[in-house]
Amino acid sequence: SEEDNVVTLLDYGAGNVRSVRNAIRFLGFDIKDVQTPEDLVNARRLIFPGVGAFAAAMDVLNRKGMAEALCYYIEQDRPFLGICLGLQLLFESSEENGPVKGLGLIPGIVGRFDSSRGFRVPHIGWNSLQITEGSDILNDIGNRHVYFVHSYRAVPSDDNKEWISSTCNYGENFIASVKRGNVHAVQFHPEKSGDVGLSVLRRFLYPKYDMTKKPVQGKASKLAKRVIACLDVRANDRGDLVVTKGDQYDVREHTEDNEVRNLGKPVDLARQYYRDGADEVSFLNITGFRDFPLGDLPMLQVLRYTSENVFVPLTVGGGIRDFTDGNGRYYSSLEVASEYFRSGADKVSIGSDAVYAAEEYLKTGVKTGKSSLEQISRVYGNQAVVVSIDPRRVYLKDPDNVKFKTIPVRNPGPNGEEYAWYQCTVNGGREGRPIGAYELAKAVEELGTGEILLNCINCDGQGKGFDIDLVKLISDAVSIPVIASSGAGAVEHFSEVFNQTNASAALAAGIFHRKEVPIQSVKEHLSKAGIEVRI
Ligand code: 1PR
Repeated sequence: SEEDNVVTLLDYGAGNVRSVRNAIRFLGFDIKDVQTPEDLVNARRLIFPGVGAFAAAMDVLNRKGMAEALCYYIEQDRPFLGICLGLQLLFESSEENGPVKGLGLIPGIVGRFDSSRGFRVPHIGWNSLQITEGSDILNDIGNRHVYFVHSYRAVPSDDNKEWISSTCNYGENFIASVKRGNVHAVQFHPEKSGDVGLSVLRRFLYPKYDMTKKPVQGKASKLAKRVIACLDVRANDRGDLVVTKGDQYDVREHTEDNEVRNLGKPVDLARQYYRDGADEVSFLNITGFRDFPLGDLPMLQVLRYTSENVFVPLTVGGGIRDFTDGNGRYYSSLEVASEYFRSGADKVSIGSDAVYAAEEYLKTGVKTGKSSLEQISRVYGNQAVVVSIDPRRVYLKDPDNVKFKTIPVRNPGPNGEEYAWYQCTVNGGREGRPIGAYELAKAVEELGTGEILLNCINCDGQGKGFDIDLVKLISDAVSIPVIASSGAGAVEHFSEVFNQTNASAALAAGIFHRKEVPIQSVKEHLSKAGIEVRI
């Protein structure tokens, strides 16, 4: 019947549910949105992608009468798949801004990961599962990695053990999935876990899919180091949106016409990198600081198209800040970010505005709650907010000469200087600010940032390797994940940065665009070097 191909989706309008929708459509299903509790009770199969904060989600469910309908639906053992917060809400309560009462279907309390154990929180990235019981929807996973992004988790206990179908290890064992009859929920994001994730959704949607296949027992591993492909995007002089690439942030060809270097089309390249095994794709709208991004609809369109068939996390940056347009209409940074999330971004990356926010915070010592970092992380969670740092090395003879954190450098400066500090810049490196990368990183962590994208203007486009001194400095200074960026020129640079620093991910642009080093070779090299990666 017509209903055979319909998935009912419970979306209460917080965050990026576009990817789940895209994945469901990609697998050949239509979507019916829950409007009333009756829609929910009458669903044939229900997917509940929880996004945002626990309390906000419970609040909406209670207010709309959905909580009761959801419990009824699940108690009837009807086909259900909860994702991320959609798993956590099934438990009794959560400590997230709480305690806050949950649906109470599964015994246990959802608590925060303990970062004092030396594990970075949020838990962001690809991890493998210990599959404890043949859960049919996990049949294709085996030892392959799936994508997690969360700060809270439920842990196994005697009371909930009959629910658990897999666990994952991140400093401790936590519940990665639950199953009872037709009811499933997963802490990871199948819609962001590439082919493996799509197979989880496929097995939920088509319960009789390839019954001959025997489940492979997964085993726990370490969080994989991520390899990220970055696309610097801007309009060229003809007005076309192109992927460009700078040389120490200079993106113009040194020819008579001085054109913006053009390395391809954003949507096509993103798709290519997804197929090649990129663990994430980042888009940086590098002229966003001067063009208002909501006026820049092509960028939103790029995200929408990309998310139709790229099933790994997408980050977008450039121009995220409060803004008043030519007609005097005011947009908060939160509105700007919301538009990006709605268009398919999982994280937003903030550059210039984060520098101003950190300067202000360090000056006053007061968290106003009004900075873009605070506003966006409050609504979408810390994991959705990345700060992009664009520092430039400043060499020093005497480390006590500046009030910023200085470090001894492995390669002395042009006049034999043995020390340096890293000066933050705004507006695409055009303006240096009175704050160091170290001070910025610590301040933005306090303001709610979930991850740092650490560039280095000196190394950008040089292909001589990451700035190990800088990456080490920053990744040791904060307890959120740090993405090393700028300078990758060979596969060895990736193992170097992972062996010598605490970076969680490494990002590259030029070598992928110029097809000098395929992503797959980077992964193979890392794997041979004994570094955990998603293959
Ligand atoms: O300040 O919030 O509007 O954000 C602007 C964003 O645009 C920032 O994230 C900033 O890093 C980026 N950006 C601005 N100007 C440039 C430029 O190149 N002229 N791109 C720029 C920064 C750096 C990396 C690059 C790596 C790896 N690009 O993204 O991809 O350095 O390159 P490589 O592997 O080729 O060495 P706001």
